[in-house]
Amino acid sequence: MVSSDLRGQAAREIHAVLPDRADDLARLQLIADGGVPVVTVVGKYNHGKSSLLNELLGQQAFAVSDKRETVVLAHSVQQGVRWLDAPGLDADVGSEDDRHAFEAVWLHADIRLFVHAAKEGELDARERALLADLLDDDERSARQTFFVLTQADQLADDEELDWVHAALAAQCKEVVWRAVSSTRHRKGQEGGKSLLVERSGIPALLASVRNALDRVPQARAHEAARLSDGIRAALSEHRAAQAALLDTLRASQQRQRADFDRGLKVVIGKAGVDIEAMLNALGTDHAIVPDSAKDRYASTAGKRERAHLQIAYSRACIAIDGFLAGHGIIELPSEQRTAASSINSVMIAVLGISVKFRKDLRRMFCEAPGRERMQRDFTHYYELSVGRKALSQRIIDVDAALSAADSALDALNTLIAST
Ligand SMILES: Nc1nc2c(ncn2[C@@H]2O[C@H](COP(=O)(O)OP(=O)(O)O)[C@@H](O)[C@H]2O)c(=O)[nH]1
Ligand SMILES: [Mg+2]
Repeated sequence: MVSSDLRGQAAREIHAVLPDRADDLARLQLIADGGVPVVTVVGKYNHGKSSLLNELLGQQAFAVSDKRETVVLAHSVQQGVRWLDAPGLDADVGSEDDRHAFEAVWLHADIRLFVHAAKEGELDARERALLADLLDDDERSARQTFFVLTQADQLADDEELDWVHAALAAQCKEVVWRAVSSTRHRKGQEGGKSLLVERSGIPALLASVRNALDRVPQARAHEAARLSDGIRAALSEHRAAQAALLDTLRASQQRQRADFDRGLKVVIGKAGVDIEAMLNALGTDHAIVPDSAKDRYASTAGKRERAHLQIAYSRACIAIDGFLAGHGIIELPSEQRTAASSINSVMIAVLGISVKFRKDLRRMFCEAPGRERMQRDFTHYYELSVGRKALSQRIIDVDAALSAADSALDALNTLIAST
């Protein structure tokens, strides 16, 4: 047995993944919680909604007034049915009243009484839109709406009532309107006049509502199945999209890395070949001969060679640096930076500023361990570059979204376990 708390938690998990389905989810949760059947009225102010409910209930449960009376969702539980008196519809759209009416009709109600005062004749635009939405929803959800023409006693005679029926039928021919008069019903009951009670239309309407109430369990089962199928389909679709995205991102992460590895190897290899050729062309090693004090301002063979080596080294560095920049490796990761911004380059961090001796150049560029170290160290900084880190974070996020979709699918089973 799944508790209401667990269902609430399950609903929140699904909602986190599918915020657009909040309304369907709330309704599904309500059905799963399995409260008593709910009947609500819906319609404009002063069209006799509260009076109608009172007559159906056989007691003055709701306030009746010529002014805007019902501003919150009033309810009365009678014989295992919850009756909701919703505020009128002609409040400003988006107002608090409106939200209550909306919740009553779309979230809480199993059965809805669409109320329209007979003397008004045709429906206005807002009523027509609501009527259309209700008919659609009845069809989809198996909830039931009764269309009630109230205050029928305010029409002069049956002929006028026929005119109203005709006008309404011209607006929407699918709808069967049930004319009622709460006032007649009240008078008939108080005066013990059964004919008046009968003619009020209230007993017939009540019988239909009772009939529909008996069918609420089946209707809810149908609605729950439809809602959960819809939510499951949306979750599966979302999950599939995340899985596909994850595959794409991982593939591009691997491809980028493979391109980088290959390209860097080529650049380092070429630098090695150039340096090797240059070193091989040199004769006697002058670089290792230290300069004496008297050579301070003289151009010695040693100095010239060291300058030569440094230039070759710089050329290799520039080639590598160009490659790194092309792959988004611009500077050191922030935690590694120093105050001297000029040396915050990955190039300098890996290779150092200068090389003076042949053996150092050879070790770095012409021997396998040196080249492998360079490859490894530059790759390390590559993975720390802004673009690469953003990509791996993206992958982590999408992976999390995928897990959330999986949990939401499990949560859906928890939510509907009792429906
Ligand atoms: N003549 C007549 N007046 C009614 C009837 N039902 C309600 N009224 C009156 O219409 C006004 C509004 O009724 P109410 O039930 O409060 O309407 P609501 O705003 O839609 O809830 C009140 O003055 C009621 O007395 C009816 O069947 N016949
Ligand atoms: Mg009212």
